[in-house]
Amino acid sequence: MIKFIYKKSFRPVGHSENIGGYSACFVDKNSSLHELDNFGTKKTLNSIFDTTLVEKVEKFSVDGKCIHLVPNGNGNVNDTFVATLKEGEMKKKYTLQRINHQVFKNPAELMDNFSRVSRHLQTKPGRRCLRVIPAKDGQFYHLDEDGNYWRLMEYIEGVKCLEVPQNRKQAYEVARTFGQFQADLLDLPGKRLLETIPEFHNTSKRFDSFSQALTLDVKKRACSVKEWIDFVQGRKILCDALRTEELPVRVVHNDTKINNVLLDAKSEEGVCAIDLDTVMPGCVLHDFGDLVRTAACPVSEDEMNLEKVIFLPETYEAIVEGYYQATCEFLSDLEIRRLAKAPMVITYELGVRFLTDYLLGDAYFKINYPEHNLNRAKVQFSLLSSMEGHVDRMEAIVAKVCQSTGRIMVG
Ligand code: GN1
Ligand code: MG
Repeated sequence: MIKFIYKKSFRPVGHSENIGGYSACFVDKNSSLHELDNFGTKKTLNSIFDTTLVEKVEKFSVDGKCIHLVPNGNGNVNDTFVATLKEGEMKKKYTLQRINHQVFKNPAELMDNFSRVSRHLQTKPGRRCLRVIPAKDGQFYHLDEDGNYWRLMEYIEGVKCLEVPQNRKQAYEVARTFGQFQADLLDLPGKRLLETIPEFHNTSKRFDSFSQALTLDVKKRACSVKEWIDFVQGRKILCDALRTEELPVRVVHNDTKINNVLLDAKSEEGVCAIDLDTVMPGCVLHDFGDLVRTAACPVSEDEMNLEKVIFLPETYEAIVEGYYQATCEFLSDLEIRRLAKAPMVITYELGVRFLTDYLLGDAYFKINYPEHNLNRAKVQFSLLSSMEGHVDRMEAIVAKVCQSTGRIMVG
Protein backbone atom coordinates (compact mmCIF):
# COMPACT_ATOMS: atom_id res chain seq x y z
CA MET A 1 0.00 0.00 0.00
CA ILE A 2 1.21 3.51 -0.78
CA LYS A 3 1.61 5.60 2.28
CA PHE A 4 0.49 9.19 2.02
CA ILE A 5 1.86 11.72 4.39
CA TYR A 6 0.93 15.24 5.27
CA LYS A 7 2.12 17.83 7.67
CA LYS A 8 -0.48 18.70 10.23
CA SER A 9 0.03 22.43 10.11
CA PHE A 10 0.70 22.46 6.41
CA ARG A 11 -1.62 24.65 4.47
CA PRO A 12 -2.44 22.69 1.36
CA VAL A 13 -3.08 24.73 -1.73
CA GLY A 14 -4.05 23.50 -5.08
CA HIS A 15 -6.61 23.51 -7.77
CA SER A 16 -8.10 26.96 -7.66
CA GLU A 17 -7.21 29.55 -10.24
CA ASN A 18 -4.02 31.24 -9.30
CA ILE A 19 -3.95 35.00 -9.25
CA GLY A 20 -2.22 36.05 -6.06
CA GLY A 21 0.43 33.32 -5.96
CA TYR A 22 0.03 29.72 -5.02
CA SER A 23 2.16 26.80 -4.17
CA ALA A 24 1.55 23.19 -4.96
CA CYS A 25 2.65 20.25 -2.90
CA PHE A 26 3.36 16.66 -3.68
CA VAL A 27 4.52 13.48 -2.03
CA ASP A 28 7.56 11.75 -3.53
CA LYS A 29 8.20 8.00 -3.76
CA ASN A 30 9.85 8.09 -0.34
CA SER A 31 6.70 9.59 1.12
CA SER A 32 8.32 12.97 1.71
CA LEU A 33 6.15 16.00 1.25
CA HIS A 34 7.48 18.82 -0.92
CA GLU A 35 6.18 22.24 -1.66
CA LEU A 36 6.64 23.94 -4.99
CA ASP A 37 5.94 27.65 -4.86
CA ASN A 38 4.90 29.80 -7.77
CA PHE A 39 8.49 30.78 -8.43
CA GLY A 40 9.28 27.12 -9.02
CA THR A 41 11.29 26.78 -5.83
CA LYS A 42 11.04 23.30 -4.37
CA LYS A 43 11.33 22.91 -0.66
CA THR A 44 10.99 19.80 1.44
CA LEU A 45 8.63 20.26 4.33
CA ASN A 46 10.12 18.90 7.49
CA SER A 47 8.46 17.46 10.59
CA ILE A 48 5.77 15.80 8.57
CA PHE A 49 2.81 14.39 10.35
CA ASP A 50 2.41 10.77 9.41
CA THR A 51 -0.98 9.21 8.90
CA THR A 52 -2.44 6.73 6.49
CA LEU A 53 -5.00 8.79 4.72
CA VAL A 54 -5.93 6.01 2.36
CA GLU A 55 -7.30 4.09 5.32
CA LYS A 56 -9.64 6.97 6.02
CA VAL A 57 -11.05 6.79 2.51
CA GLU A 58 -11.61 3.06 2.93
CA LYS A 59 -13.94 3.71 5.86
CA PHE A 60 -16.52 5.13 3.45
CA SER A 61 -19.02 3.40 1.18
CA VAL A 62 -17.10 3.75 -2.07
CA ASP A 63 -16.06 1.23 -4.68
CA GLY A 64 -12.54 0.84 -5.95
CA LYS A 65 -9.01 1.25 -4.69
CA CYS A 66 -7.47 4.57 -3.75
CA ILE A 67 -4.60 5.15 -6.17
CA HIS A 68 -3.84 8.82 -5.64
CA LEU A 69 -4.31 11.26 -2.80
CA VAL A 70 -3.12 14.85 -2.65
CA PRO A 71 -3.70 17.87 -0.45
CA ASN A 72 -6.09 20.38 -1.96
CA GLY A 73 -7.82 23.69 -1.27
CA ASN A 74 -6.63 26.59 0.82
CA GLY A 75 -8.94 26.68 3.82
CA ASN A 76 -7.71 28.15 7.08
CA VAL A 77 -9.38 25.62 9.33
CA ASN A 78 -10.02 22.10 7.94
CA ASP A 79 -7.55 19.81 6.08
CA THR A 80 -8.62 18.87 2.57
CA PHE A 81 -7.41 16.19 0.15
CA VAL A 82 -8.50 14.82 -3.19
CA ALA A 83 -8.54 11.04 -3.49
CA THR A 84 -8.74 9.19 -6.78
CA LEU A 85 -10.30 5.74 -6.68
CA LYS A 86 -9.97 3.20 -9.45
CA GLU A 87 -12.28 0.30 -10.17
CA GLY A 88 -11.49 -1.61 -13.34
CA GLU A 89 -10.87 1.09 -15.92
CA MET A 90 -13.06 3.63 -14.13
CA LYS A 91 -11.50 6.40 -12.06
CA LYS A 92 -13.49 8.65 -9.74
CA LYS A 93 -12.39 11.50 -7.49
CA TYR A 94 -13.56 12.31 -3.99
CA THR A 95 -12.81 15.08 -1.52
CA LEU A 96 -11.59 13.85 1.84
CA GLN A 97 -11.66 16.30 4.73
CA ARG A 98 -10.58 16.25 8.32
CA ILE A 99 -12.99 18.46 10.25
CA ASN A 100 -11.16 20.69 12.70
CA HIS A 101 -12.89 19.67 15.92
CA GLN A 102 -11.13 22.37 17.95
CA VAL A 103 -13.10 24.87 15.88
CA PHE A 104 -16.24 22.81 15.23
CA LYS A 105 -17.00 21.32 18.63
CA ASN A 106 -19.88 19.10 17.45
CA PRO A 107 -18.77 17.46 14.19
CA ALA A 108 -21.52 14.82 14.30
CA GLU A 109 -24.29 17.43 14.54
CA LEU A 110 -22.46 19.54 11.97
CA MET A 111 -22.64 16.63 9.55
CA ASP A 112 -26.34 16.34 10.28
CA ASN A 113 -26.76 20.00 9.18
CA PHE A 114 -24.58 19.31 6.16
CA SER A 115 -26.50 16.28 4.98
CA ARG A 116 -29.89 17.95 5.51
CA VAL A 117 -28.82 20.99 3.52
CA SER A 118 -27.28 18.85 0.79
CA ARG A 119 -30.38 16.66 0.48
CA HIS A 120 -32.62 19.70 0.32
CA LEU A 121 -30.55 21.34 -2.40
CA GLN A 122 -30.75 18.14 -4.41
CA THR A 123 -34.54 18.56 -4.55
CA LYS A 124 -34.12 21.82 -6.48
CA PRO A 125 -34.31 21.21 -10.22
CA GLY A 126 -31.11 21.81 -12.13
CA ARG A 127 -28.96 22.55 -9.06
CA ARG A 128 -25.73 20.85 -8.20
CA CYS A 129 -24.36 20.64 -4.70
CA LEU A 130 -21.84 18.92 -2.49
CA ARG A 131 -22.92 15.36 -1.74
CA VAL A 132 -21.72 13.49 1.29
CA ILE A 133 -20.76 9.84 1.04
CA PRO A 134 -21.83 7.84 4.10
CA ALA A 135 -19.27 5.84 6.03
CA LYS A 136 -19.57 2.05 6.03
CA ASP A 137 -21.14 2.23 9.49
CA GLY A 138 -23.95 4.43 8.10
CA GLN A 139 -22.80 7.72 9.67
CA PHE A 140 -21.94 10.76 7.58
CA TYR A 141 -18.47 10.89 9.09
CA HIS A 142 -15.73 8.57 10.28
CA LEU A 143 -14.29 9.05 13.77
CA ASP A 144 -10.78 7.62 13.92
CA GLU A 145 -8.85 6.26 16.87
CA ASP A 146 -7.09 9.62 17.38
CA GLY A 147 -10.42 11.41 17.79
CA ASN A 148 -10.30 12.99 14.34
CA TYR A 149 -13.50 13.36 12.32
CA TRP A 150 -13.32 12.66 8.60
CA ARG A 151 -15.83 13.07 5.82
CA LEU A 152 -15.86 12.13 2.18
CA MET A 153 -17.68 14.03 -0.54
CA GLU A 154 -18.15 13.59 -4.24
CA TYR A 155 -15.64 15.67 -6.16
CA ILE A 156 -17.30 18.02 -8.60
CA GLU A 157 -15.51 17.87 -11.96
CA GLY A 158 -15.21 20.56 -14.63
CA VAL A 159 -15.25 23.49 -12.24
CA LYS A 160 -12.92 26.12 -10.88
CA CYS A 161 -12.88 28.60 -8.04
CA LEU A 162 -11.35 32.04 -7.97
CA GLU A 163 -9.27 34.04 -5.52
CA VAL A 164 -10.21 37.34 -7.16
CA PRO A 165 -12.64 37.94 -10.02
CA GLN A 166 -11.08 39.00 -13.29
CA ASN A 167 -14.21 40.51 -14.76
CA ARG A 168 -17.72 41.62 -13.92
CA LYS A 169 -19.33 38.42 -15.10
CA GLN A 170 -17.34 36.31 -12.66
CA ALA A 171 -18.23 38.62 -9.78
CA TYR A 172 -21.89 38.59 -10.83
CA GLU A 173 -21.97 34.78 -11.04
CA VAL A 174 -20.34 34.21 -7.67
CA ALA A 175 -22.81 36.61 -6.04
CA ARG A 176 -25.80 35.12 -7.85
CA THR A 177 -24.74 31.64 -6.71
CA PHE A 178 -24.55 32.62 -3.04
CA GLY A 179 -27.87 34.45 -3.37
CA GLN A 180 -29.44 31.38 -4.98
CA PHE A 181 -28.08 29.27 -2.13
CA GLN A 182 -29.94 31.45 0.38
CA ALA A 183 -33.09 31.40 -1.76
CA ASP A 184 -32.98 27.61 -2.05
CA LEU A 185 -32.80 27.21 1.72
CA LEU A 186 -35.80 29.39 2.51
CA ASP A 187 -37.98 26.28 2.56
CA LEU A 188 -35.56 23.91 4.31
CA PRO A 189 -37.88 21.59 6.23
CA GLY A 190 -37.39 20.29 9.75
CA LYS A 191 -36.05 21.69 12.96
CA ARG A 192 -33.77 24.71 13.24
CA LEU A 193 -30.22 23.93 12.13
CA LEU A 194 -27.59 23.59 14.84
CA GLU A 195 -25.37 26.62 15.33
CA THR A 196 -22.07 24.95 14.53
CA ILE A 197 -20.19 27.93 15.96
CA PRO A 198 -22.42 30.02 18.22
CA GLU A 199 -22.22 33.82 17.80
CA PHE A 200 -20.07 33.31 14.71
CA HIS A 201 -20.77 36.74 13.27
CA ASN A 202 -21.40 38.58 16.50
CA THR A 203 -19.01 41.45 15.85
CA SER A 204 -19.34 42.82 19.40
CA LYS A 205 -18.30 39.45 20.84
CA ARG A 206 -15.36 39.40 18.43
CA PHE A 207 -14.39 42.82 19.74
CA ASP A 208 -14.63 41.56 23.34
CA SER A 209 -12.36 38.62 22.50
CA PHE A 210 -9.93 41.07 20.95
CA SER A 211 -9.97 43.21 24.12
CA GLN A 212 -9.32 40.12 26.25
CA ALA A 213 -6.44 39.03 24.03
CA LEU A 214 -5.02 42.52 24.31
CA THR A 215 -5.22 42.49 28.08
CA LEU A 216 -3.54 39.08 28.28
CA ASP A 217 -1.00 39.87 25.57
CA VAL A 218 0.45 36.36 26.03
CA LYS A 219 3.07 36.76 23.32
CA LYS A 220 3.96 40.37 24.18
CA ARG A 221 3.05 41.40 20.67
CA ALA A 222 0.71 44.29 21.49
CA CYS A 223 3.43 46.94 21.73
CA SER A 224 4.48 46.33 18.14
CA VAL A 225 0.97 46.66 16.68
CA LYS A 226 -0.25 49.73 18.48
CA GLU A 227 -1.30 51.45 15.25
CA TRP A 228 -3.68 48.59 14.43
CA ILE A 229 -5.01 48.33 17.95
CA ASP A 230 -5.93 52.02 17.72
CA PHE A 231 -7.52 51.33 14.34
CA VAL A 232 -9.78 48.66 15.86
CA GLN A 233 -10.69 50.63 18.94
CA GLY A 234 -11.40 53.75 16.91
CA ARG A 235 -14.02 51.92 14.86
CA LYS A 236 -15.82 50.08 17.65
CA ILE A 237 -19.04 51.67 16.42
CA LEU A 238 -19.00 49.17 13.55
CA CYS A 239 -19.77 46.35 16.03
CA ASP A 240 -23.42 47.44 16.17
CA ALA A 241 -23.75 49.02 12.75
CA LEU A 242 -25.85 46.25 11.17
CA ARG A 243 -28.29 45.99 14.08
CA THR A 244 -28.99 42.42 13.09
CA GLU A 245 -31.54 42.00 15.90
CA GLU A 246 -33.94 44.04 13.72
CA LEU A 247 -33.47 41.72 10.75
CA PRO A 248 -34.98 38.34 9.83
CA VAL A 249 -33.13 35.17 10.81
CA ARG A 250 -32.66 32.96 7.74
CA VAL A 251 -30.54 29.95 6.85
CA VAL A 252 -27.32 31.43 5.55
CA HIS A 253 -23.87 30.20 4.53
CA ASN A 254 -21.73 32.33 6.85
CA ASP A 255 -18.43 31.76 5.03
CA THR A 256 -19.00 33.28 1.61
CA LYS A 257 -15.43 33.84 0.55
CA ILE A 258 -15.22 34.09 -3.20
CA ASN A 259 -13.35 30.77 -3.36
CA ASN A 260 -16.28 29.01 -1.71
CA VAL A 261 -18.19 29.10 -4.99
CA LEU A 262 -17.52 26.75 -7.87
CA LEU A 263 -17.88 28.10 -11.38
CA ASP A 264 -18.18 26.01 -14.50
CA ALA A 265 -14.64 25.87 -15.91
CA LYS A 266 -15.79 26.72 -19.44
CA SER A 267 -18.92 28.86 -19.25
CA GLU A 268 -17.94 30.44 -15.90
CA GLU A 269 -21.52 30.16 -14.75
CA GLY A 270 -21.99 29.55 -11.03
CA VAL A 271 -22.35 25.88 -10.15
CA CYS A 272 -22.74 25.81 -6.38
CA ALA A 273 -21.57 27.04 -3.01
CA ILE A 274 -19.17 24.79 -1.12
CA ASP A 275 -17.82 24.65 2.46
CA LEU A 276 -21.10 24.09 4.27
CA ASP A 277 -19.73 23.87 7.83
CA THR A 278 -21.11 27.18 8.96
CA VAL A 279 -24.50 26.96 7.26
CA MET A 280 -26.86 27.85 10.10
CA PRO A 281 -29.46 30.40 11.15
CA GLY A 282 -28.11 33.91 10.65
CA CYS A 283 -28.28 37.12 8.72
CA VAL A 284 -28.09 37.39 4.93
CA LEU A 285 -25.99 40.54 5.24
CA HIS A 286 -23.06 38.63 6.70
CA ASP A 287 -22.98 36.48 3.57
CA PHE A 288 -23.24 39.48 1.30
CA GLY A 289 -20.61 41.42 3.24
CA ASP A 290 -18.13 38.55 3.33
CA LEU A 291 -18.42 38.08 -0.40
CA VAL A 292 -17.75 41.76 -1.06
CA ARG A 293 -14.80 41.62 1.35
CA THR A 294 -13.13 38.88 -0.64
CA ALA A 295 -14.27 39.72 -4.17
CA ALA A 296 -14.35 43.52 -4.52
CA CYS A 297 -10.60 43.78 -4.07
CA PRO A 298 -7.92 43.05 -6.69
CA VAL A 299 -5.84 40.87 -4.34
CA SER A 300 -6.46 38.05 -1.89
CA GLU A 301 -6.52 38.39 1.88
CA ASP A 302 -2.94 37.05 2.00
CA GLU A 303 -1.51 39.93 -0.05
CA MET A 304 1.75 41.35 1.32
CA ASN A 305 1.75 44.66 -0.54
CA LEU A 306 -0.85 46.80 1.21
CA GLU A 307 -0.81 49.36 -1.58
CA LYS A 308 -2.58 46.86 -3.76
CA VAL A 309 -5.42 46.49 -1.29
CA ILE A 310 -8.20 48.72 -2.56
CA PHE A 311 -11.96 48.52 -2.78
CA LEU A 312 -13.33 48.12 -6.32
CA PRO A 313 -16.74 49.83 -6.66
CA GLU A 314 -17.35 48.42 -10.16
CA THR A 315 -16.95 44.91 -8.82
CA TYR A 316 -19.23 45.80 -5.94
CA GLU A 317 -21.85 46.81 -8.47
CA ALA A 318 -21.60 43.46 -10.27
CA ILE A 319 -21.90 41.68 -6.90
CA VAL A 320 -25.01 43.68 -5.94
CA GLU A 321 -26.56 42.89 -9.34
CA GLY A 322 -25.86 39.16 -9.13
CA TYR A 323 -26.92 38.86 -5.51
CA TYR A 324 -30.07 40.94 -6.02
CA GLN A 325 -31.08 38.92 -9.04
CA ALA A 326 -31.29 35.77 -6.92
CA THR A 327 -32.68 37.29 -3.72
CA CYS A 328 -34.92 40.25 -4.63
CA GLU A 329 -38.09 38.19 -4.19
CA PHE A 330 -37.47 37.60 -0.51
CA LEU A 331 -35.13 40.33 0.76
CA SER A 332 -36.82 42.91 2.98
CA ASP A 333 -36.33 46.63 2.38
CA LEU A 334 -34.31 46.82 5.57
CA GLU A 335 -31.96 44.09 4.44
CA ILE A 336 -31.47 45.82 1.11
CA ARG A 337 -30.82 49.15 2.73
CA ARG A 338 -27.94 47.66 4.70
CA LEU A 339 -26.18 46.10 1.72
CA ALA A 340 -23.87 49.10 1.65
CA LYS A 341 -22.84 48.82 5.29
CA ALA A 342 -22.44 45.05 5.55
CA PRO A 343 -19.07 44.79 3.75
CA MET A 344 -17.48 47.29 6.12
CA VAL A 345 -18.75 45.46 9.19
CA ILE A 346 -17.55 42.07 7.99
CA THR A 347 -14.19 43.41 6.83
CA TYR A 348 -13.75 44.98 10.25
CA GLU A 349 -14.82 41.73 11.94
CA LEU A 350 -12.29 39.65 10.01
CA GLY A 351 -9.53 42.15 10.69
CA VAL A 352 -10.38 41.99 14.39
CA ARG A 353 -10.34 38.17 14.30
CA PHE A 354 -6.96 38.02 12.55
CA LEU A 355 -5.42 40.57 14.92
CA THR A 356 -6.87 38.75 17.93
CA ASP A 357 -5.35 35.51 16.72
CA TYR A 358 -2.01 37.22 16.22
CA LEU A 359 -2.12 38.51 19.81
CA LEU A 360 -3.06 35.03 21.06
CA GLY A 361 -0.07 33.46 19.33
CA ASP A 362 -1.90 32.08 16.27
CA ALA A 363 -4.20 29.65 18.01
CA TYR A 364 -7.01 29.54 15.43
CA PHE A 365 -6.11 30.23 11.80
CA LYS A 366 -3.45 28.19 10.02
CA ILE A 367 -0.40 30.29 9.27
CA ASN A 368 2.48 29.94 6.83
CA TYR A 369 4.86 32.42 8.45
CA PRO A 370 5.05 34.12 11.87
CA GLU A 371 3.43 37.44 10.92
CA HIS A 372 0.78 35.89 8.69
CA ASN A 373 -2.21 36.75 10.87
CA LEU A 374 -0.93 40.26 11.44
CA ASN A 375 -0.54 40.72 7.73
CA ARG A 376 -4.04 39.39 7.09
CA ALA A 377 -5.37 41.86 9.66
CA LYS A 378 -3.56 44.73 7.94
CA VAL A 379 -5.09 43.70 4.61
CA GLN A 380 -8.57 43.83 6.12
CA PHE A 381 -7.96 47.21 7.73
CA SER A 382 -6.54 48.64 4.51
CA LEU A 383 -9.57 47.39 2.62
CA LEU A 384 -11.90 48.85 5.23
CA SER A 385 -10.15 52.23 4.95
CA SER A 386 -10.63 52.10 1.20
CA MET A 387 -14.31 51.15 1.56
CA GLU A 388 -14.84 54.09 3.90
CA GLY A 389 -14.09 56.39 1.01
CA HIS A 390 -16.83 54.80 -1.10
CA VAL A 391 -19.86 54.73 1.21
CA ASP A 392 -21.94 57.13 -0.88
CA ARG A 393 -21.06 55.25 -4.04
CA MET A 394 -22.13 51.94 -2.50
CA GLU A 395 -25.46 53.43 -1.37
CA ALA A 396 -26.02 54.82 -4.86
CA ILE A 397 -25.25 51.47 -6.49
CA VAL A 398 -27.76 49.64 -4.28
CA ALA A 399 -30.42 52.26 -5.02
CA LYS A 400 -29.72 52.06 -8.76
CA VAL A 401 -29.95 48.27 -8.87
CA CYS A 402 -33.26 48.33 -6.97
CA GLN A 403 -34.67 51.02 -9.24
CA SER A 404 -33.72 49.07 -12.33
CA THR A 405 -36.18 46.38 -11.25
CA GLY A 406 -38.87 48.91 -10.38
CA ARG A 407 -38.67 48.23 -6.66
CA ILE A 408 -39.99 51.05 -4.54
CA MET A 409 -38.44 51.02 -1.11
CA VAL A 410 -40.80 51.71 1.77
CA GLY A 411 -39.73 53.97 4.64
C1 GN1 B 1 -11.89 30.52 7.77
O1 GN1 B 1 -11.17 27.80 6.65
P1 GN1 B 1 -11.81 28.78 5.75
O2 GN1 B 1 -10.79 29.48 4.92
O3 GN1 B 1 -12.95 28.18 4.97
C2 GN1 B 1 -12.97 31.00 8.71
C3 GN1 B 1 -13.80 32.09 8.06
C4 GN1 B 1 -12.91 33.23 7.62
C5 GN1 B 1 -11.82 32.68 6.72
C6 GN1 B 1 -10.84 33.75 6.37
C7 GN1 B 1 -14.91 28.41 10.62
O4 GN1 B 1 -12.51 29.91 6.68
O5 GN1 B 1 -14.74 32.61 9.01
O6 GN1 B 1 -13.65 34.19 6.91
O7 GN1 B 1 -11.09 31.60 7.34
N1 GN1 B 1 -13.83 29.88 9.09
C8 GN1 B 1 -14.08 29.60 10.38
O8 GN1 B 1 -10.01 33.32 5.37
O9 GN1 B 1 -13.65 30.28 11.29
MG1 MG C 1 -14.80 27.70 5.72
